[in-house]
Amino acid sequence: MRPPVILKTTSFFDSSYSSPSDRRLSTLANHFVCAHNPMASHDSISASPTAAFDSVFAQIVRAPEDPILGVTVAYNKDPSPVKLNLGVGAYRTEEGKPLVLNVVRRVEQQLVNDVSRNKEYIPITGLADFNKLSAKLIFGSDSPAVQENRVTTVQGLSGTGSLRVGGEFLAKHYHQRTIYLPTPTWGNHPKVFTLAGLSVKAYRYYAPSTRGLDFEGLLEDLSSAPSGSIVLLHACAHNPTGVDPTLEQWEQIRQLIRSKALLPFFDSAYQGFASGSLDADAQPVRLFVADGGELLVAQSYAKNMGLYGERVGALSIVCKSSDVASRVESQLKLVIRPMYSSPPIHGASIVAAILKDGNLYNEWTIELKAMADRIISMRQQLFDALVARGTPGDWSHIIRQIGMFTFTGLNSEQVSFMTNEYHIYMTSDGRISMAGLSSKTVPHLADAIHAAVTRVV
Ligand code: PLA
Repeated sequence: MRPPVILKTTSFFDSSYSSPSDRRLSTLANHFVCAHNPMASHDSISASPTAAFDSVFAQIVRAPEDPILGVTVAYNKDPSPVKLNLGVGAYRTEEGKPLVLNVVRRVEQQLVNDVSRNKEYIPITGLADFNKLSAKLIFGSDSPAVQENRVTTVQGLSGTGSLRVGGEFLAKHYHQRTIYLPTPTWGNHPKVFTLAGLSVKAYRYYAPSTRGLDFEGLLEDLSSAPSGSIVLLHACAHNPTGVDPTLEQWEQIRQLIRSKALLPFFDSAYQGFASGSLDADAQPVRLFVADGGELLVAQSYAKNMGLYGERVGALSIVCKSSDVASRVESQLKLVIRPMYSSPPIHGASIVAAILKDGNLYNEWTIELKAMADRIISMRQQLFDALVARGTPGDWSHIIRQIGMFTFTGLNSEQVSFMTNEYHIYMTSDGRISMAGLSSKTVPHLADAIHAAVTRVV
């Protein structure tokens, strides 16, 4: 027989999370338990752990699935053999399989075989080699800011964790607590920065009418942002729109940001994935570093090294002097230590080994370019397939947009239709991950888009 559990039926979750009807249910449950248990009082009673409303968490309201990762949850439940997951931005091969880069497999093998390696805690700020090499990757190997030790880099839990640490550091130590995000932006940005303690505002970015950049709107909104405000910029391959400013436009954005003393915070989740070149994709960031001003960058190795689940990333803060940079780093440690103490060793060791060896680095760039090229070829194939079907509308944005995603312009009803009728899974804003597509699945997607735009208005 299982021992009885002691529980309190008035949960502290009552007041903050439950609706009045939930609370009525709780009171009813309490009466029910008490009526059937002569030993029970209204405050402390014993009961079987099996009844659902016996739980101290009984009042908790079910949260909705994540708008991006929840798409994979729904996809996994679908038994259809033709189902296609174009929700999360995760690279797939032509065979529709996840890809571990050859260079990553080889380095991992070397790490496993090296018996001199151990599993000790690494420093709060992560692996020193990894940090130095990550800074060089984004700022350039000859970056004066790196050479002058004006950059502090800490290892982070992929892009998300690096954004979060940067956000909390700013909320604690920077004089302006408002961060401006582009509309639209990656759905997790507002949550990450709000929970970090910043207040989130929006600037115009995307023009649905042209399916391109709303450059005038962007300049207007940043011009009227209070001096000192933080501005989140997607370094390349803007998610979800696939629309990036040209280098000339970046230069204008830079001048405006510097003239208003705004603080740029770059999110670099796709370096190398947009153009296939690590250096070309880092140009916007390097433009800002070259003027000697300060900025933050969060880097992710999820996409460009295929290390999604290893959670490898970095946060760099470029400062005006090495003295400031070292004081900034001392405070970053105080943000990290109570959050997760220190970062994991494995993924960062893989990245450091690849970045420090010329041959491995070259091998990586070749594999990275192959991934970027396959995505670019999927854009052309999808565009051609829609043109061949005579699908109504202008689909040239599919080949104009860049990076992992196409922002199709399909509305949420059309997306639901494609999921229900064609088992194609994507986010409700009409974003599709081009990296999840293959030559074999393009016709199925094109059929679905054609049916959606002709049958669902
Ligand atoms: N920043 C942007 C702009 C992103 O698109 C993503 C991932 C991240 C940061 C975080 O990535 P990381 O923490 O894994 O390094 N966006 C994905 C996945 C690919 C996701 O939503 O978590 C997406 O499908 O949008």
